[in-house]
Amino acid sequence: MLKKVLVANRGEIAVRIIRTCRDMGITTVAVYSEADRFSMHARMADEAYCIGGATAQESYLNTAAILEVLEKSGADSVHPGYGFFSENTDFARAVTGQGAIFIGPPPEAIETMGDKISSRIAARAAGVDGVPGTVEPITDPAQVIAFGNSQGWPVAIKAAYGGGGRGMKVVASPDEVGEALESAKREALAYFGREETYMERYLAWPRHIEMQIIVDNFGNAVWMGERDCSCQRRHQKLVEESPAPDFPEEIRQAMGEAAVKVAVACGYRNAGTVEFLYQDGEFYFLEMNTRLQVEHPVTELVTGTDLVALQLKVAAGEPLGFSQEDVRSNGHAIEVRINAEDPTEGRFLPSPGTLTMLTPPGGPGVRLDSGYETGDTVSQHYDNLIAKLIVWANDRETARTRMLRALGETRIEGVSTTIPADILILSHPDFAAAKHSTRWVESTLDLTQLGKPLDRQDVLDAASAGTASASASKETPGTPLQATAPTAQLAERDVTAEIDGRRYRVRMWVPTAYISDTGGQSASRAPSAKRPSRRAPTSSTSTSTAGTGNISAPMHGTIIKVLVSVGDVIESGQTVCVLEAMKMEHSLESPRSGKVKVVHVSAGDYVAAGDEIIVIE
Ligand code: MV4
Repeated sequence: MLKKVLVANRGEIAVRIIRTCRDMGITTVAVYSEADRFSMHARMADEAYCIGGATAQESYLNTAAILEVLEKSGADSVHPGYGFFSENTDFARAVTGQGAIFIGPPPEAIETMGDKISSRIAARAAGVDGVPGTVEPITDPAQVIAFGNSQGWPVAIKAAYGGGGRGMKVVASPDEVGEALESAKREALAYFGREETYMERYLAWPRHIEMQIIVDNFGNAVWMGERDCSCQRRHQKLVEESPAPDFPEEIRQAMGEAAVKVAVACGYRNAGTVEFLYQDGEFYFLEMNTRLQVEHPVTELVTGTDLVALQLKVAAGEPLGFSQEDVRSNGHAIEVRINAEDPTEGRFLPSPGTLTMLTPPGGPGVRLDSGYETGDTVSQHYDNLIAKLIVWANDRETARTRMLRALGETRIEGVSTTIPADILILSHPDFAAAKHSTRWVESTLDLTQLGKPLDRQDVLDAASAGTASASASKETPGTPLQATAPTAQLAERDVTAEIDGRRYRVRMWVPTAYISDTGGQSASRAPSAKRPSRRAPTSSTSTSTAGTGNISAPMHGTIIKVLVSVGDVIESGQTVCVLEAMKMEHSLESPRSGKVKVVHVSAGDYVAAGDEIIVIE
């Protein structure tokens, strides 16, 4: 077995890996940036070494510094976690070149699955089909039109060397093809440096279902059940669960076998995930993730395994110790991500800061994988995932209500969190009925209501049901969920209420923030003057100064791409540049059509909130 593992990551996943190592009696070595000197993962590990400045480039992506720690510490292996170096073959090869074990797949498998074309070809060679379409680059709009006319509309045009949904254009009819193809190529070039595109039949309401696999060095490859990750917003997963609801057993079997075939065909070892789109009883290969995934705990809870322990075992050259027939799924698990983001009005703006309080939930079937404790700081330099909350119960509905209970117990103060959005999703009838798909969050769910003042009945309900204490806002008096937290100022009021035509005198305790200055007995809407000042009411992707048409930065961050130049004629809604803030990318869209007059920024520039970026004539 491995004796000493270097964990080349930070936050919750580093803590997660350290915990399993400790369970197994393996010594751990943490690496940390200057910003993470006092962080939880550095505190928890047996040894910890500083690897450089605050930015990821200077620290967690600093190969030389990490390899030096590998040497200095005498660790025999490296776990990359997810993100950072987890799918970087240069790093993996450097680790093995130094005589240590890279806890992950062979670099050749990472390379095969690294782009859409080669992974689609590899999957097809293994007998597993993607969505019907092509793999050859599109050279003429007529090819798309011919494909749409024979296979049906809409057609999805995708970046051949892309991923994560970028550069995908959906065309509903032949007359949209020319423009969409040009725009897809432009985006593909800007994002991925290659403009090749290919096409697929567009699935209108698919679910994202992924299969966990693990392979040892003795030819034992097993699938460990699926995860339904259909709840996503702008390709960021919000909620994941296993088993996938309303998913027939024979399809599960077929998908599991397909995932194993893909893994075996590319010479895979260790843990991996094969992603599929599922619609109308059919599933299609999408891509393979050659790393441990954020949402792996839901699989652990239903299969009763520790996937990190299995990763360490396989990496050490030991057999898995079980085969396909031994894998059982029991009950239902759901995970939600708790990010330091302010979801008010659906904007999800980064909210770094110090956690003045983090009180975890507890009780039966509840697991919190956190990278932070009270007093720790969520830095603007990294991914803003604070913690993952995972619950288990015998059945989906019990797990769902248990998740709402656990979210209600979770108290995080000092930063805003996505907990109100998580509650909105988990309590929605469509989610309860498992009617959601990959488009549900963005097309059906109304996230814009988040953080708005409640009406009187809502305050009453929240106060009596006690469901709204999962407060998460910096803006203490502004959000209703915060308002009923135990720390809020409450005032006693007698009101008259009519329920089903019957009149009641009700005594209620109302957050003072919702009481008007006149002190009347009504819990009126919060006067706008009492609400904290906010940034201009723009969405996180589209920002403009009405009338002028100029585009300014909605938050501070770094410009990573500029997609337009002076003189370009652009349309309303067209993406003009991409801003990165706290490891999240935000596409800034033009508020109107016009001609680009001035471009103030280029890739690499730092911008402050409100800085003018582009002027449109
Ligand atoms: C699709 C699709 C519908 N039809 N392909 C987006 C991410 C990228 N990896 C694949 N994506 C999609 N491809 C066809 N032919 C719908 C999506 C999609 C999606 C997929 C998985 C999870 C969330 C999604 C959200 C929007 C669109």
